[in-house]
Amino acid sequence: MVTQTLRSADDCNCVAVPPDEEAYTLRRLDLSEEAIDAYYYGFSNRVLWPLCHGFPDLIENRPNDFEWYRRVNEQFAEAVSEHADENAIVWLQDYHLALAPRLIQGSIPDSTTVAHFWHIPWPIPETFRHCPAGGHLLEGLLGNDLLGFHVEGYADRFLDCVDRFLPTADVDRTRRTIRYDERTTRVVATPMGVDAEAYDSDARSTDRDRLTALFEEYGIPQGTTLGLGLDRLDYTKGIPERLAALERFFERNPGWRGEFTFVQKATPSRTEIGTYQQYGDLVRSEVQRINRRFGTADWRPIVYTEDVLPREDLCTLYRHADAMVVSSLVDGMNLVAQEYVAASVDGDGALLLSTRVGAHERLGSHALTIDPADVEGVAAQLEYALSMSAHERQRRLNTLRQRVFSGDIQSWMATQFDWINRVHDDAGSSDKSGRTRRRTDSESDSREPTPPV
Ligand code: GDG
Repeated sequence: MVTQTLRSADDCNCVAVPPDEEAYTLRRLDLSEEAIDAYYYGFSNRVLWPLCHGFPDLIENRPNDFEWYRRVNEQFAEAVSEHADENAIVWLQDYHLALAPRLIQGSIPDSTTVAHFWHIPWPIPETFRHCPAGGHLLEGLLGNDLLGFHVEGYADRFLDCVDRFLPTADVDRTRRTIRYDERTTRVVATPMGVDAEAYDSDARSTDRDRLTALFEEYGIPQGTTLGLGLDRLDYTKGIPERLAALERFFERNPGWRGEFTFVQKATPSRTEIGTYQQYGDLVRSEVQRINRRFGTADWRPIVYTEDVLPREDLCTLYRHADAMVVSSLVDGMNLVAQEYVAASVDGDGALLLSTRVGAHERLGSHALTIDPADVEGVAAQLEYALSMSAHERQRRLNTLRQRVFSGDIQSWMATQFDWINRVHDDAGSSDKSGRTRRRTDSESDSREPTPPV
C-alpha cells in the first residue's frame, strides 16, 4: 500500500506538490460554491464548451455566469501577478481562463511573457457570433504573447474571428500574428502528444493474468476478441453513434455474436449540467437495449463501465484490445487514440479514428478513418479491422507508433518552450527608463522554431 502525507496549505494557500517528491508549489484559490456553479458549470461549460465544439444550440446563457467568469479570471490574474516578477513566464491552460491574459498583462512587469494553450477546438465565425461577450473573450486572449492550438485549422479560425469581430485588430495571416491595442500575439498550432515511452513500458509490464482477471470481473468470456472505447461521458465524444454502429455490426455479422465483446469505459463528467445527465441516460439505455437484443446467458455484446480504471488496467486493455474506436463528433486532439497506439506493443491492434478529431491530422493516414455519423461506414470499418491480416495490422501500427513517439509529450513541451523563448526574445531589450521595450513587428525576423520531429 502506498501512503502519502498530504501537507496542508500555508498562510498564502500554497502547497508543495507532489507530496512525496516536492517539485513545485501550487497556489490554491478558494472559490465559493456560487462561483464554481457560475464560472465552471456556467460560462465555462454551458457556454464556451458547446460554442467551441460547434454546438451553439446547447449554449445556456444564464444571467450572472459571465460576470462570475470575469471575477474568477480576475482572481487568477491577481494571484499570478503577485508571483510574476521580471522576465517570468506565465503559461495558462485552456478555456477557463480566456480573460486572464489581458488582466495579467495590465499588472505585471513588461518583461514577463504570457502564453496560453487552448486545449479544445476554436469555432468558425458563424458559430462564434453566438458567444455572449465574444469581443471580451477575444480581447482577453489577445493579452497573450503566444496563443497555442492543437491544429492549424483552429488557429486559422481564431484569426478569422478576430478579423471579423475586432475590426481594429491587424491580422497577419502569413506570420499568424495579431496586433491589437499596442501588443502583438503570435498564434501557433502545436499538436499535443502523450508520454509514449511510459505507455509503452507500462503496457509491456502488464501480465496476461490481469487480463484474465479483468475478463472475469466484467463477465467477459475468456478468449473473446476485444473492442474498446474510452471517453468522458460528453456529447462531443460520439458514444451513441458508436453504439449504433456496433448494433449494425452485430446485425450484419451474426458470426461475431458471442465472439466479439466491446468494452465501453465512460467517465461521468459535469453531471451538474442537465445536458450531461441526459446524455449519460441515453448512453446507458442504448447499451441496455443493444445488450437485450443480442446478448445471451453468458455473453453481452457491450460491457459498459463507469469505473475509474487504475493505470495498470487501462494499459492492459489498451495492449490487448483488438480494435479501439474513437468516434468523437468533434475533439480538440484526443489523447486516448495516441495512448492506445503507444500501448499497442505487440503490433496487433487496430485504431478506428474519427476524421473530426485533432489526432486525425497525425494519425489519419494509417488509422482506419471513420465518419462517426455514418453508422453503416463505421460498422464496415469495424468488420475490416477484425478481418485485417496480421501483416497489415503491423504495417499500420508501425507508422502510427513512429508518429506518436516522435510527437510525444516531451517534444510538445520542447516546442512550447521554443516558442515561448522566441516571443520572449522578440520582446526586445530594456529602454533607458529601465522598462522593457517590446520589439516592433518590423524589428522581428520571421524565424520559425524547429517543429517537433
Ligand atoms: C481535453 C480535450 C484534448 C479516461 N478514463 C480513465 C483515464 N482516462 C484518461 C485517458 C486520457 C484522458 O483521460 C482523456 O483525454 P482526452 O484527450 O481523450 O479527452 P478530454 O478529457 O476531453 O481532454 C481533448 C485534451 O484535453 C488534451 O489537450 O486531447 O480533445 O477535449 O489521458 O487516459 N485514465 C485512467 N483511468 C480511467 O478510467 N487512468
